[in-house]
Amino acid sequence: MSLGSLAFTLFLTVVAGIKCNGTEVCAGSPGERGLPGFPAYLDEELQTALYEIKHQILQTMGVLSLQGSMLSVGDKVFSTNGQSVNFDTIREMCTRAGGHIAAPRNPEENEAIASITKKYNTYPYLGVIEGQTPGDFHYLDGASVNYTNWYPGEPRGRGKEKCVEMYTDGKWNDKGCLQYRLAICEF
Ligand SMILES: [Ca+2]
Repeated sequence: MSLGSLAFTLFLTVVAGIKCNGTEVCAGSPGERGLPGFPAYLDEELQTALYEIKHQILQTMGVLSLQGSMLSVGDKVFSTNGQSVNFDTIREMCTRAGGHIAAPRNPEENEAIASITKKYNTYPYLGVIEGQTPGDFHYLDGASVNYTNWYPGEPRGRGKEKCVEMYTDGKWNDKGCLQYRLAICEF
């Protein structure tokens, strides 16, 4: 027995003697196993990589915002390529870019889309369409709209105007889907 382990055995004996009076079985049940941890080097590497990615994303967003190429509202980003096409084409364009046709869910998002509309002086289509029942508008995923901003008197297409365009003041109008309207996507 090495000197170290002898000392340890003695230590255990003393501790046991104090607590258990030398005769009782006094070992407690073993504790629960801890969760496996990452090796420190890996964690550090991961942290550095995350920091760099975050930094690069912020740089890119800064440049794009400065150029007016994107508008950030909450966790959404709105953007346009400046093209005017029909509803189905806008929908395809946005999907191909990894997003969706812009659908404002609150006044802040509506204002952001309206500011792009004003800047390009062109009405966009929104990601809101009319269902089977006239006047029943919903998002493209089928959910009912939880926010609207109709122009006074609209919608009055009575099922004949299935799409929704936005005026430069941010108000909505139901409209046929084959007009050429500004493509604004959300990501
Ligand atoms: Ca209308």
